[in-house]
Amino acid sequence: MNVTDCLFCRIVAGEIPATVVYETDAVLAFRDIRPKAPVHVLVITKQHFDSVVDLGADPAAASALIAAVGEVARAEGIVEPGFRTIFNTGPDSGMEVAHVHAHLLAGRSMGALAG
Ligand code: DGP
Repeated sequence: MNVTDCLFCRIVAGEIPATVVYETDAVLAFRDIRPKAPVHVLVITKQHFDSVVDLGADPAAASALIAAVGEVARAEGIVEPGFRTIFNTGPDSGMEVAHVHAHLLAGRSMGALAG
């Protein structure tokens, strides 16, 4: 993908506004525009990766993203009673924006994924 066409790259560049809750040199976290839970934050790498599959090839970026998930969870006060983290990949997942992002969902009971 041409990153200039990428919505989340445009948020990183400041071309599209977002409610930023956490930022480092490597990552950005902002509130989802269509929240599916009382707390719904997206954590992205500033560098463009199409998905978590591609992110895995860059351990430093992957580590920065996971560290940011923890920092955002602490800052949002959702470590207890808990939160759900989702990485969508590809059309079957419903992925809408092909720039790696972790969804953090909290503030209501999510229920079990399976079982
Ligand atoms: P996914 O389906 O995993 O690709 O999730 C993409 C999420 O991005 C979806 O929950 C809605 C959110 N989203 C889409 N456009 C915008 C936007 O312009 N700003 C913000 N903050 N979130 C957006």
